[in-house]
Order: sequence, then structure tokens, then C-alpha cells
Amino acid sequence: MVAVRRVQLDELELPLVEPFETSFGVERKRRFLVVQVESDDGELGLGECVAAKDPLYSSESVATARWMIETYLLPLLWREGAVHPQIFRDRVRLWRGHPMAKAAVEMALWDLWARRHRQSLSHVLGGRRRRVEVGVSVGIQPSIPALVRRVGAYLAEGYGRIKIKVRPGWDEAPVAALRKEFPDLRLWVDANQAYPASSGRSIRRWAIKYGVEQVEQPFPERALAAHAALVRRAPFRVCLDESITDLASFETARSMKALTSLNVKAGRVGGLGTARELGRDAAKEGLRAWVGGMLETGIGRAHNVALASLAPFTFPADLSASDRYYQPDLVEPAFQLGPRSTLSVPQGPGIGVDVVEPFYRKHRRRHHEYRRQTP
Ligand code: OSB
Ligand code: MG
Repeated sequence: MVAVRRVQLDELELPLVEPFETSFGVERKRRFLVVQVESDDGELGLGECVAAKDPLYSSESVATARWMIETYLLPLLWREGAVHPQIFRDRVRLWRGHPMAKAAVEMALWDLWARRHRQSLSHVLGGRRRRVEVGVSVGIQPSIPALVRRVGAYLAEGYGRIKIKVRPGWDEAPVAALRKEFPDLRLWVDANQAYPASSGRSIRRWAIKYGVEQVEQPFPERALAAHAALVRRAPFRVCLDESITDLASFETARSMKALTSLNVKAGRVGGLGTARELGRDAAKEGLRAWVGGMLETGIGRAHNVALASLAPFTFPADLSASDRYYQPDLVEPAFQLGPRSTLSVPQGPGIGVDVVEPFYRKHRRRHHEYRRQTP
């Protein structure tokens, strides 16, 4: 293991190919941090931070992630010298919260580790699959006809599973319209906590009536009892996303039977190490595990695809082709949808994709370099 001698922290802003609306609001462009770590022997590792400009999905933001990285995580790297991503994960547990900031650095260290061993990230994490099954997450649309058109276009591109964002007032009608237009559609919904705990009955009614396979995070993050009540009476899967932020919150939710499916995002849980363990634990308990997304560029997407190549992740991931998010993507080669709604798992060293420098620089808004002080 070699030490990190230099870290680059860049802030980028990239327009999405189309606005993405959820129960939190509309995103037209994404502002995010990229962490690049460089070892003493000149190898690079890349990590993308999924914290957004505003603390809507969780309490973290670009500003808090930058602060956490600069104030605690970089000094830790300088202190530790050579640090394996698993050791890094153990060390940063001391500080509460800030999983997205921790994950961005941890994921860069995983990429660096894999590149230095000339192996793919998928391989070093223990992944076996060469292709991962994926679906597409569709934001709230301006109208029902617009939604039907959008979903129809994704189906025509080859996506085999559609997840739509829902919220009170945008649920039964869109779901009914999709079922009418596409009788065989594999349909999931994600509410991002938008419903009060009292709305279980109505969710159950339309979800059953229109054949929704999975309902993701209908209730607030802390409302585990409400999720458990839904699980008891639901023939569909009840998936948790925001509620699960580490191994302990998963263990609590599992023991309460508050979920039957788990959306695993490395950023939300502090990194790939914990994400991998959550996948294993969920599968062991007979739950479905699958890899979620946070509108990442190809950098974060490559990490997510590597994670999804692990055996426990048996439900289709929220990882779509590059052109569903950004055109062009920040990396080469871009991710393309393959046969039977899959993305192929890069087999090159590390995350297996490289930044397109001119495009990266064009969208860079801030740039900082930090170096280890050699005594
Ligand atoms: O809840 O899964 C979510 C995007 C941003 C924040 C939260 C979520 C999402 C998505 C997009 O659903 C999934 C993707 O990256 O394709
Ligand atoms: Mg979600």
C-alpha cells in the first residue's frame, strides 16, 4: 500500500439532459464534488460525491461535504500515510454523520487501490457479473401524456423496468395511465418520504390495483413503524432508501420488519465497504437488495456498476445509460444500454473509465489541490 501524496477537490456543474423532478423539487443541473487522490507512485483514484447543492435528500450538501473533507478527511489521509479503503472506513467511523463526504474519499481510495493492482474495481470488491440489470428512474412530468411518452421512449430504448417518482397528487392517475398503456410494464414507484404515515391505505389501494411491484420510501426517514405496518399488508415490495444510513439503521429496520427490499447507495451509507456489507446482510435475511443512483456522472456510475456486479444485488439497479443523464458524459467510454436492459461492467483497471479532460475542465467551477507536507 502506498501513501496518498496529493488530493484534488473539484466542484463541477453539469446540466441534466432534462429536468428531474421529485417530491423535493426540480433539478435542472447538478452541482457536485469530485475527489482525485494521487499515490506516491503517481496513480490516480477518482470518487464522485453525491451530496447535492441543497440538503433536501439528506442533511448533507456540497458545502458540508467540502467542509468535512477539508477539515477531517484530508488531515486523516496525511496522518495515516498508506491507507486501505477498509482501514479508512474504520477510522472515519469516529466522526458522526457525513456519509456522502466519507464515501467520496473512500471510493477514490478503492479506485486507486484497484488501479494499483491492475484489477477492475468489480473484481477487487468480489463481483462476478459481467453485465448488470438496470432500469430507469423517471421524474415527475408536466402531464400524464408527457409521462406516457417519456416511459414509452425508455421502453423503446430497451429499459426493462421503470421507476416513477410519486407524491400526493401525482400517484394514482400516472400509475393507472401507465398500466393502461403498457399492460406488461414492470413498474416501481419512489415517493422520497412524501406521504404522511396515515396514507398507507390509499397507497396500498392504487399500488395493488395497478400492479406496482415495489413502493420505495413512502414515509419519512424515521417513520419505521409506518413502513412496518405497510409491509404487513402489502403484496408488493416495500423498499427503504433514505431510512437506511448505516449497518445499525438497517438492523433496526430489519428487526422491525419495516422493509422487504433495500436500495443501496454507497454515498448514503458512507462508502462501498458498508454498501457491500448491507447487500450481504439484506440477502442473508431474504430481502431484495439493489443498487440505487443519485444522478451521478460516469465517475459515480462506474463505482455503482461495480457494486451492482456483486451477487447479493438481485433487483435491477437505478443505473441508466450515460445519455439518460448527461450528454456527453464526463467519462469515456460512456455507459450504453446493452441487451436485456443491462449495462456492462468495465473490466479495465479501477473503475475502468477515464475523465474526458477538456469537458471536465469546461464544467469545473472550483478547483483545489492539497499536498502532503513531507518532513
Ligand atoms: O430517491 O432514488 C432516489 C436521484 C436523486 C436523489 C434520490 C433518488 C434519485 C433517483 C435517481 O431516483 C436514480 C438515478 O440516478 O438514476
Ligand atoms: Mg429513492
